[in-house]
Amino acid sequence: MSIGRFISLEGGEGAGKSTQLRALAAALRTRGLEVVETREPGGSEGAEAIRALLLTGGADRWNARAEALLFAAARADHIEKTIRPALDRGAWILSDRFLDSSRAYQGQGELTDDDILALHRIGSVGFLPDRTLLLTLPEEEASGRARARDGDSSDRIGGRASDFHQAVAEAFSRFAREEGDRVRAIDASGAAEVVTVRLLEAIEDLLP
Ligand code: T5A
Repeated sequence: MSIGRFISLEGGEGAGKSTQLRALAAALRTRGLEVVETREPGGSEGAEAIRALLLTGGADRWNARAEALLFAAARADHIEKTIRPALDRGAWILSDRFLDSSRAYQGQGELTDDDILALHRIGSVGFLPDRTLLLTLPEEEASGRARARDGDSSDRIGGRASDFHQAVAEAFSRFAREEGDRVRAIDASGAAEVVTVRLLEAIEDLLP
């Protein structure tokens, strides 16, 4: 049986995470690996129910603490019901967002990065991906891609002001600088196929 691996894809809105997750999954399957495609918030029945609570409704539906707890609860269920069982049978799990999104989005206002990591220790015993691929793209290009797809509609969190999203991007970059063994920044500009090659290079050392 091959060794299971857990890879998360991170980045701002419209960077191309979902597109790349599908392409990476296809590339790994051609190598004979079982691949599970999943996402956060969501990825299990309970976590998908929490996703609906988190991403719909008014901007003030949840305060910062309640929001962070809901993300942590969804993640705990996602790991227990989807990620762990797949890892145990030797599958590769690709997740569209994971803990670093909570650190970048929820951990820089009322709550700190340490607060988010503490919630993750309580909810998920500190479980981390084998590798995190951070898609980087200038804000204007990313929001242009998202706008071309969605028009002006966005969810409860995606619709926040551009200085919030700028701070999110800076937090992600800091994780890549400070936790480079796990978090690899990948240039997400250019054709999708070219970006997929960059992602494959960034996990080459984990492949069987
Ligand atoms: N959140 C999430 C938190 O606050 N805390 C957390 O802990 C977690 C887990 C989730 C929201 O929740 C927040 C963050 C988010 O605000 P979501 O619906 O899952 O929201 O959406 P996002 O993760 O934000 O992702 P998006 O769907 O907006 O963007 P993607 O997945 O990065 O981009 P993708 O692949 O859909 O591409 C966008 C468009 O660009 C095109 C695609 O075809 C698509 O139309 N595209 C390209 N165009 C040109 N060249 C390329 N190389 C392209 N790649 C893709």
